[in-house]
Amino acid sequence: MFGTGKSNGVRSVDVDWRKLTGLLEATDQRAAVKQSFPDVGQESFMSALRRIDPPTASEVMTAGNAWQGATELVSYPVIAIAGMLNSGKTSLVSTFLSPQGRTRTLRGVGNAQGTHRFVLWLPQRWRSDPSLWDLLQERLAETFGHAPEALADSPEKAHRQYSNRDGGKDSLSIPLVATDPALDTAGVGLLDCPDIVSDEILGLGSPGDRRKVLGRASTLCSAFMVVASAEQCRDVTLGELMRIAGDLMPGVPRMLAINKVRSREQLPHQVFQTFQPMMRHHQVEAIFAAYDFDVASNAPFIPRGLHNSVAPPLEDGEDLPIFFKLSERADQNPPNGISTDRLLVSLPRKLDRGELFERFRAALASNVRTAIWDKGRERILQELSTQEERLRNARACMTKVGLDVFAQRGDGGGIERLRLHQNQRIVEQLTVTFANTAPWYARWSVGLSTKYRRVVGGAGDWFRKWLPTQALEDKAEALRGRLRRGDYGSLMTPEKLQTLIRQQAETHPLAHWEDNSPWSEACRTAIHRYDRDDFTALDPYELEEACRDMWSKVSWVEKGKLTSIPLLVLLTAFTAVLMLPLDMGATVLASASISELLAASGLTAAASIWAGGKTTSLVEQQAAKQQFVDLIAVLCDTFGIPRETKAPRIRIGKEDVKLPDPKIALRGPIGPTLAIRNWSDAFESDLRKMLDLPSNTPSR
Ligand SMILES: Nc1nc2c(ncn2[C@@H]2O[C@H](COP(=O)(O)OP(=O)(O)O)[C@@H](O)[C@H]2O)c(=O)[nH]1
Ligand SMILES: [Mg+2]
Repeated sequence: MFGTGKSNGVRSVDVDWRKLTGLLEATDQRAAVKQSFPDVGQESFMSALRRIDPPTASEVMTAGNAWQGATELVSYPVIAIAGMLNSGKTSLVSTFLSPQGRTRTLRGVGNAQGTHRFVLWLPQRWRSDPSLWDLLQERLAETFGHAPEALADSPEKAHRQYSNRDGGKDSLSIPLVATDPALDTAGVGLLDCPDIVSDEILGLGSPGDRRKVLGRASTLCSAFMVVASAEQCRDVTLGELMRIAGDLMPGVPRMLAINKVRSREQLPHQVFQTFQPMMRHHQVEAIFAAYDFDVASNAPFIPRGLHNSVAPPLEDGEDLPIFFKLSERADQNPPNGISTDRLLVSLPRKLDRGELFERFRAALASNVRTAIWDKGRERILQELSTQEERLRNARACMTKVGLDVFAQRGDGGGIERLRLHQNQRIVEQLTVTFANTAPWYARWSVGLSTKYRRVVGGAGDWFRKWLPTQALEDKAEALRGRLRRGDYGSLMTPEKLQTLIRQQAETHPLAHWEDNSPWSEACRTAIHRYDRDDFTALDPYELEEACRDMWSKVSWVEKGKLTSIPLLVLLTAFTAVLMLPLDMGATVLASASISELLAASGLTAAASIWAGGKTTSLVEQQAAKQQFVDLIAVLCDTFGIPRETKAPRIRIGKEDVKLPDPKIALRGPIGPTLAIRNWSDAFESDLRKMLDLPSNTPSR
């Protein structure tokens, strides 16, 4: 509705809403959001917004449709009349109506509980054009979310509708519509808004709800008038209503009507002075006043005869407030004579339709921009950055868990070295290489020659066959005991993994996993996958060198006696690790540094030599770093977190170490996933162009 459709003179930057919705709904290359995980794809602006914030999504659509609709209803302005209970809104509307129409309004009496309906009074003429009438009904239904209801012709029924005696809370959003021939001359519609009450005692929707509906209704109106009785002038609601009007329909004319003024208390120019600050603050264009008709001494201030000459005359005994435009100057107000064009009832004829429409259209266009750019886009960007934050946290959580497993920490808590996952391949390598490089005197107890190769693939068998003494068997048992207790290295079972993840998630939340997500299954799967897919091996040449180095030092340290570490004891240490899953009857990841293994077997001298050597730590750390990033990768895969794209760095000892890229096979998630979505810059610049936003509008 509203404003005249002067095709010339009106800036023709009208947005093509259909084209704009095309962009907002685009799911192709032009889409607003690009997803790269778990699948590659696009999401449109609107579907992202509907997912994230449905109310804002519908606000965008409503604003767009209102804008589009406005261009079709340009010649049909409506003025919103809002204010508090008993301020005289309905009385004000009535001054425009025919005597018959006045009887259908509900004023004061019987109205003690306030009006909870929007009542739209339209010129009778508008109804005679069926296509216009349909358009109006459509637009009303869209604005309020409900089809309008006709106001009954019979005063009694109409009053019941006004006071909502038969309806519930929802009737707030079912507008009543009536037409009146007297409005044909005015050529405007008047929207009598529900009373703004300052509490919820009526049980008919919270004040917040009312304001929301009022906001929606205001998008129908090309001017906004706030009515207040003189004694309500200090009420904060007044300013708030002005603010709502300004926020919701920026640029649309706002006016103030002060009712029930008493001449003994305030003369017209004093009323003007009282409201002048508010007028400036809220860019109120005009202040009207009406003196209390029940007070005899007010008579000189009520331009009654004047009113009857331009508006439907008041019948005898019928009293309605008669509003006139206040002047700043005392001598230009009643009791001095004023002209009819100062009367509020003359306002519609004086409104500049072209300007009214342009401001109305601009307000609606600005609502569209605000809804799309400031609200919708902001919400999506906010969501995307929350998502990014979640991703950072989830990855950090898994990295910390990886460290819990792999980091061997010093007394100060710093990471001294990374442990090795003692996979079968590594245990085999260690066994073979230590045996191959062992000096003759270390082999005395073992007839191993070539048979040690059978170790691999059958740790249990091997032990049964090759542990020749009870003493060694006890040693192996003791070692396994220490590993199981966690005195050395780390043993990871599904249960322990779950505990670790949950612990780390306290500081780095795994937001996409809920309590009822498949935790146990995922933890079991992660351990199983890692155990199966980790094929990391030690560098064979460097390992051999490291082993030789160690043997020579062990022998050197103990050379006085020439009794060195028996090879068998050493091999016991390595192979005991492989038996752990058998012991524990579960999938378990054993990780321990080589020196931890040696120490756990009681080979302290060997342990410290290994730990202190440069070659030894080099060969070990190379494999350990790979295993560490691979474990994080498996945890990420399993918990639906996209793997890190650039290798992280960690501090080991005094060095800042760059980690390698994971090599372990990529596998699917067990349970919820965390998507990677990004805002499209191309979309942003398309949108900016379509909304006709200057290029210096703040972007992300
Ligand atoms: N005494 C007096 N009462 C008025 C005047 N204007 C309106 N009223 C009364 O104030 C009451 C509330 O008016 P109404 O138009 O229903 O206010 P609304 O609640 O804002 O719609 C009614 O009883 C009116 O008759 C006035 O100028 N003087
Ligand atoms: Mg009322």
